Amino acid sequence: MRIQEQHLNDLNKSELSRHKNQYDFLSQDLTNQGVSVAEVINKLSNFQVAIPSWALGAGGTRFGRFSFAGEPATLEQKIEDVGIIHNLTQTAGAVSLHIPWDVPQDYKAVKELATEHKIKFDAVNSNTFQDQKEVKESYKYGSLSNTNSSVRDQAIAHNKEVIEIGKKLGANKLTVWLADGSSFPGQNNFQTALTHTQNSLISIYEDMPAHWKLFIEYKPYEPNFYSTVIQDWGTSFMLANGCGERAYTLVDLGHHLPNTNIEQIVSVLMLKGKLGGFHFNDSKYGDDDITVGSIKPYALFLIFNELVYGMKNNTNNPELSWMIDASHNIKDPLEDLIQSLEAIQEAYAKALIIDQISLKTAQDENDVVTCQEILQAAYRTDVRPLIREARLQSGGVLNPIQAYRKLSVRKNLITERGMRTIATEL
Ligand code: PSV
Ligand code: MN
Repeated sequence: MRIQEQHLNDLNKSELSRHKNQYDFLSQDLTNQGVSVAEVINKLSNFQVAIPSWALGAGGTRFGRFSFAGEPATLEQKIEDVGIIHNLTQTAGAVSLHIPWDVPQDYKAVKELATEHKIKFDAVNSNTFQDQKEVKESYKYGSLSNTNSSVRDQAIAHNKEVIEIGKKLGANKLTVWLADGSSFPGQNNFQTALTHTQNSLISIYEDMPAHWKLFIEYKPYEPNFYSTVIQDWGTSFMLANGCGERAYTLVDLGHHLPNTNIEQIVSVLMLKGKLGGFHFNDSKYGDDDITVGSIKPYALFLIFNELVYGMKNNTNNPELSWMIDASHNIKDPLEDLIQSLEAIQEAYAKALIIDQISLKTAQDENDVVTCQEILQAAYRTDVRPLIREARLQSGGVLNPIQAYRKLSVRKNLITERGMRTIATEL
């Protein structure tokens, strides 16, 4: 389905005067407080988040999966879906592909389609957590950490193949998430598993073109429930350092034990120049992979506070790769992704209007009350008019969810693709 520019303009027309009133009021207020509204709008417009190719269909749990009608069945259709989200929000200008689920049949055609939708190829993701058809070795007992060198070699070769595919698409990052670990005490020798993992990652790293980056995810548990080889940010950081300059830690918000202070992790990694990428989602209990900002919006804001600080002050940290990594079990995946994008933009905008100078003074004077007042003043500001204005200036719609519904996008996708298509997912 292609959304016509005229449709977007028509939708905006009916909302425009209300938006203008709200925007003028907020922008005047922020200007009086010394905020450069134009700069904030500019930063919001430039902020692009990659959509994971595995999140465009219905997700599932180990108990079941309830398909969503009109799901994209091919890579081309996935790119079209990202195109729809990007068209409406102007915030989703990239897609993150998972191999072997998304191997292009015709590279030229896929690249052309992505360009048509103004979509770039962000990090490519390898998959050594499932056994693919016709492979010799099984990942049942791990991949890059496996005790058996043939299994490790196969997993390394797969990652190298993913790099080759990424190269052909113009991507320049590889994300590795391992399911490796152990289910029972005594099953693994921790030191052997970590050493194998480091050596395997070095072999992959050395195969990357000179301008590529390697992102290493960590996760404390699942699918292994006793230990995971890359359990936390410290382990990922250590492995990244062991690989070299262009290897970085990737923070996935859901990959922490309850109540972990994620903003502090973000801050330390940026100080060391080793934060490479980000997977946004939200959770109540574990790696719940639900809509960004749906459970802990204040924590997300505090994380963005550190990101904004780091992007300004830690010039040794490279430009970050922003991605969503969520699963949509009951909501329309495209609507869910739009909600996530809005929550990300909102947290970013709120962090951008924090009075950093007064905060620094209050911190230096140990004025704890003022520190909290400053953070919460920004958090309590309704910044949505800024986000709408950024979208409007970039050619998007003022209200993407409403537009999605008014344009009957899902109905159109069902007509085009049918009720029973199934997308690859996690
Ligand atoms: C599994 O936990 C996971 O959600 C990781 O976060 C990866 O990034 C993603 O799957 C894709 O492999
Ligand atoms: Mn992830």
